[in-house]
Amino acid sequence: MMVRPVAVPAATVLLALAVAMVPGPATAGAAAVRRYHVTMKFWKATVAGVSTIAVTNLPADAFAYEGETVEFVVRNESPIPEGFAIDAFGVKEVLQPKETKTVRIRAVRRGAYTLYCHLHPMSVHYPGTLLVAPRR
Ligand SMILES: [Cu+2]
Repeated sequence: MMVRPVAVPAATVLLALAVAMVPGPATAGAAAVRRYHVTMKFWKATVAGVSTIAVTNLPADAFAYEGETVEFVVRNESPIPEGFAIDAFGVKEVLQPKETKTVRIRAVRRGAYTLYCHLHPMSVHYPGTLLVAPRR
């Protein structure tokens, strides 16, 4: 089989270059956005002798530099409603099973903040940490 060179319009090449040059979430800068795709995963567990489910957000933790915008795209794969809360930033969302919500926090302040489910005990829905570091 012969392979023939394919003529690609210049506009297509320029578009591809432009897309490649868009800064990713790891790019530093005052206006940078860090996006985390978080899935709430569950499994069967026994807590204090009681059969239940345990839930973990994957990834559980997140990182940003102060001043950045952090965006969590959270999907609930648990069979029951789950919560996504960060007290310091006034976040308190409830997600129904199979629901996805986007939580955006602009200009995060330095510190360590607990990401947790406000509907269930931390012994069955494990918390994580949003760590916001100073720039220098
Ligand atoms: Cu929960």
